[in-house]
Amino acid sequence: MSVPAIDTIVAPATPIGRSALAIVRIDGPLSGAILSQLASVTPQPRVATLVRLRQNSQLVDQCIATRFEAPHSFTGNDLVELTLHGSAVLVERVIRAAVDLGARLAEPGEFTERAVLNGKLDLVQAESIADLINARTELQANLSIANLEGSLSRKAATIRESLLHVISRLEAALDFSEEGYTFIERGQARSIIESAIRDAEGLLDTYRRGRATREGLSAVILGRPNAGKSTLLNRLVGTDRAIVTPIPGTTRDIVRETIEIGGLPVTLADTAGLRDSSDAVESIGVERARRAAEAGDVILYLIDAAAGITQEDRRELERWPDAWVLYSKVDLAPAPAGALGISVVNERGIDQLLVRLDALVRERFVAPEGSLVNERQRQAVAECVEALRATIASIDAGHDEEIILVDLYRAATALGLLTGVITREEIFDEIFSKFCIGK
Ligand SMILES: Nc1nc2c(ncn2[C@@H]2O[C@H](COP(=O)(O)OP(=O)(O)O)[C@@H](O)[C@H]2O)c(=O)[nH]1
Ligand SMILES: [Mg+2]
Repeated sequence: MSVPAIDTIVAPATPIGRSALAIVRIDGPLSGAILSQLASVTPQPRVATLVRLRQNSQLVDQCIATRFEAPHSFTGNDLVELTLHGSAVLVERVIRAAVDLGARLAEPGEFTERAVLNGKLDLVQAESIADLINARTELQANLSIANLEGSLSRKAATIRESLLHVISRLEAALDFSEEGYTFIERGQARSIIESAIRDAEGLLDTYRRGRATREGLSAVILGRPNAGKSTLLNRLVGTDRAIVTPIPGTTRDIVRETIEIGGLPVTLADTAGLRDSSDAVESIGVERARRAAEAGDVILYLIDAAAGITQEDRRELERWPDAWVLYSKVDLAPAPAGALGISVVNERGIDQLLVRLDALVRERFVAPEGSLVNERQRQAVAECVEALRATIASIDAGHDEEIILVDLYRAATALGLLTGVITREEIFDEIFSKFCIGK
C-alpha cells in the first residue's frame, strides 16, 4: 500500500486575541524546514527551545519552539509548535511566513483528522477531544477525558475481539470444510454471541445518560398563568431574566437560561401559562410551551398554593405524568400535605427544590465513564446488536458458516466503524497470527 503524500498545514492553536501566549502549529513534511528557516537553528526534537523568529532578517518574535519528529507527535507527522507572545499580529505574521515557505492554512479539525489517519487516535477519541474542548462543566470534562483515554473504545474493542474469535474459527471451518473439521461448536459460538449482545446492549443503555451529560438537560417550567413560573426561573438563575407581573399571560415566548445542576448544564425554560386564550399570540405561546415540555428532560409543574389546584391543572397534569408538581406562594397558603411547596418571598422550599433537582440529575442523567455520547456512536452499536441478533437467528436455523459469517462481519464492522478501525486485515491477523493450523 502506498502512503499518500501529505502537505504541510499551519494554524493557530489558541484563540486569536490578546493573551500571554499564543500557539501556532505546523504539521507535515516541511514543518521542520520552515522552523529552521525562520529560527536559523534546528532545535533538538521534543526539547522546548528559545528561538528568535526572523522574516527577511527582521526580528518577528522570541518564542519557544518544540519540534516533534514523525511518528512521535500528536498527528504522527513531523510537527512544530511555536509558543509566541499572545498577539494577533504576531500569530498572523508567523502564519503568513509559514505559508510563504510552503505551508497552507489548515482546515477545521485537520490536525486531529491527521492523528486519526495515522492511527494516533481512534474516532471516539477524536470526538472526545472536541467534547473536552466544549465541556461547560467539570463532569462533562471528566466524561470526555475518560473517553479520550479509551474508556469507550476499550469496551467496543473487547466485544469486537470476541466476535473476531468466532469469525476466525468459522472461516477456518470453511477453509477446511472438505475435511469436515469444526473449529468451534455451534453452541459455543452462540453463547459468545449472546454475551456480546448483552455487552453491546449494556453499551446502548449508556446512551441516554451519555447524551444528557454531553449536551446538558432541559427543564421546562409549566403551569397556569400567574402560578409564579417566571418568578421561579428568575430565582433559580439569580437575575431578572423573565418579566414578572401580576397580570396573567405576561410570558408568551419561551425564556431560556442555563444553570448548573448536579454537575450538568441545565437549560431552564420559562413558558407561557397554560390556558385557553382568545389572544392569538398567547395561544402560540401555549403551543410552544407544550412542545418544549414534550422535548424536555424534566418538567416542573407549578401550582399556586393560594389559588389551589384547578380542573385545568388536573387536565394538564394528565398529559404530563412524569411532571414534578410544586406548589408556589406558600407564604400565602400552605401546600397540600406531602407536596413540595416553595415561596420566592420567604425562600421556603427553594433549597429543598435545588437539592432534589441535584439528586435527580445525578441519579438519572449523569453518565458513567465509557458511555456512548453521540448519535453516530449509538447507531454503530445499534447496528451491531441488530446484526448479532440476525446471527443468532441464522445459527438457530442451522444455516451454513457462510450465512452466519455475513451477519457476524456486519456486527464486527459496525463496531469497527464506531472507533474507525477497519476490519478485513485485522481478521486475517487474528486468523494467521493467533490461530495457526498445523503448527
Ligand atoms: N406571595 C408570593 N407571590 C409570588 C410568588 N411567586 C410569584 N408571585 C407573584 O405572582 C405573580 C405572578 O408571577 P409570575 O412569575 O409572573 O407568574 P407566571 O405567570 O407563572 O410566570 C407576580 O405578581 C409575582 O410577584 C411567591 O412565592 N409568593
Ligand atoms: Mg411568566
